[in-house]
Amino acid sequence: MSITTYIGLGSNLGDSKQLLAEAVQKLAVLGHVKVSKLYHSLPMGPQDQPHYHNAVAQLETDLLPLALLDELQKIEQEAGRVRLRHWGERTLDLDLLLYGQDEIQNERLTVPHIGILERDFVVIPLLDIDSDLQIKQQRLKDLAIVQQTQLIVLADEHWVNI
Ligand code: PH2
Ligand code: MG
Ligand code: MG
Repeated sequence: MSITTYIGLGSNLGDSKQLLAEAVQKLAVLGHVKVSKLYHSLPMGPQDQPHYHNAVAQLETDLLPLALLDELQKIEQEAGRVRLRHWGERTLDLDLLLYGQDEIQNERLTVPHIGILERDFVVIPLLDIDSDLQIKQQRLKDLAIVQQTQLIVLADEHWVNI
């Protein structure tokens, strides 16, 4: 039985659009994928770093959470993942945001992802894919950050060939 999972994608080093598109194509090997629009977002954390490209992918997969995390980390490494500092610049970041309705807490993984409801670069792309999505009984479309967002749409849902 496959589970509906959501993965946050971010990059602010290298050819970010290309890196994110390749990551989505690799996710598509793991199961059926739907992707959000592609966004330009202001950095959260240190301000002396480049702007980000962000998107979210929905993945229907049979993989268990830690097996999926292994795959995500492999894709990050294949993209030549560089991470210079906490909340700082990186070539490719893949975050497991949601794994069905599960709540997961262990040394490697916290799901739903920490801060998911506070980050417009996560919430807005999630709503592209499922406009009725709820997390812990909170309807995402009712969140104040949905109105206040400073995200810029760089491309519609067709920015990657899958
Ligand atoms: N990721 C971070 C830190 N700051 N800012 C934006 N706009 N987008 C991100 O994906 C992001 C960030 C660490 O993962
Ligand atoms: Mg992240
Ligand atoms: Mg991460």
